[in-house]
Amino acid sequence: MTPRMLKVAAAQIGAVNRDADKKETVQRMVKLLEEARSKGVQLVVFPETTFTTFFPRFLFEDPAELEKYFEQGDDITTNQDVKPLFDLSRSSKIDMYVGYAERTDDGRGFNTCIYYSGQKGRILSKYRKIHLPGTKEPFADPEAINQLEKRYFEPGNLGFKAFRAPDLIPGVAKKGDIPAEAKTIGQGDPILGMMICNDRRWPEAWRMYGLQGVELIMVGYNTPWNAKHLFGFRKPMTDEQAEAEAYYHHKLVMEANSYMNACYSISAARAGYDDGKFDLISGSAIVSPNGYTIAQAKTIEDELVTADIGLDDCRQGKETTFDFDRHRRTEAYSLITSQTGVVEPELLAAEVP
Ligand code: CDT
Repeated sequence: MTPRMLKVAAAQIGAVNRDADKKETVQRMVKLLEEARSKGVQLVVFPETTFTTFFPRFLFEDPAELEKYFEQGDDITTNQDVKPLFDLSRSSKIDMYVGYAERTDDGRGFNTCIYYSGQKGRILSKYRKIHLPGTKEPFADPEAINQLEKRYFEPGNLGFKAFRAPDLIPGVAKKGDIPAEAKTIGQGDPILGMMICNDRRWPEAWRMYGLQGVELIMVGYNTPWNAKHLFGFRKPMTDEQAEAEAYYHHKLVMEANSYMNACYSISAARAGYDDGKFDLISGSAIVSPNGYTIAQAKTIEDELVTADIGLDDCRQGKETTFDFDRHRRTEAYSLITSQTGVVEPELLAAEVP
């Protein structure tokens, strides 16, 4: 059997200011894609809303100003400003995950990412962010960092749909090569899944992909570290502690969920200080199915983080500890889909017999 090896990369993008020229930002992405090509990378993951600053931190009163941050249309790959990226992906035959703010043909707003197959020269899959964090209305405190995703986007309506990426690995099994009744774990074209930023903190999202045999999850993100209104105030923290905690939680969820679903993950940050002051963690990383970070960004700037991964390494977990077929107990999990918020047990009486 062909060993299912891939060279992959997270393409971290540093600061992008509010008034940045989209064409220049796309040129930074092109430069990283060229570096990926020179290193023989087959799949590159770019961050969430990569083409612009992370605009949901601002309240826009003027719809025309807001619209500058959205890509127009259901298929953005021929939009003038961003086309050079897709052209290079196609000519280099490098596949890409790219996040952007989507304004659909019928005027709806989503926080979206696409998987563009450089091999096939077209969009293979689209995902729209399901777990939108933050608020609809800005915080009363004028000093607060807002995250108005619930104002600008609808929750994603495409579900968590895993897909196979054709031609990324030559020589793998295809339909008909294996008897229909045989188990195909660890064979065929790679099984991929996409999430966006806050989704990575939700085990339900990972398990939805885990149940489709996912081998590699891709996540782009914009994570502020000094955003006390968003993360809460219960424990007083220094700036250094707040920053360390944001990095810790990012690494924790990427490693734990990769392990619990026996899959690789690639996370790509929009990092640095937008407009010289709005902080975003870096920490772009590639994590193994055993939950180890095997490559990690060293800067808060534009940076390509690469690793060689063997998808067959997913089999160990999928066939043992996390063999869902043998070990999951769905009869005990009904609350997960029947209830949204927390319902606590009643308070105890003063004297418990
Ligand atoms: N972009 C995005 O989803 N950011 C959020 C910030 C935290 S909101 C509490 C994240 O999960 O990283």
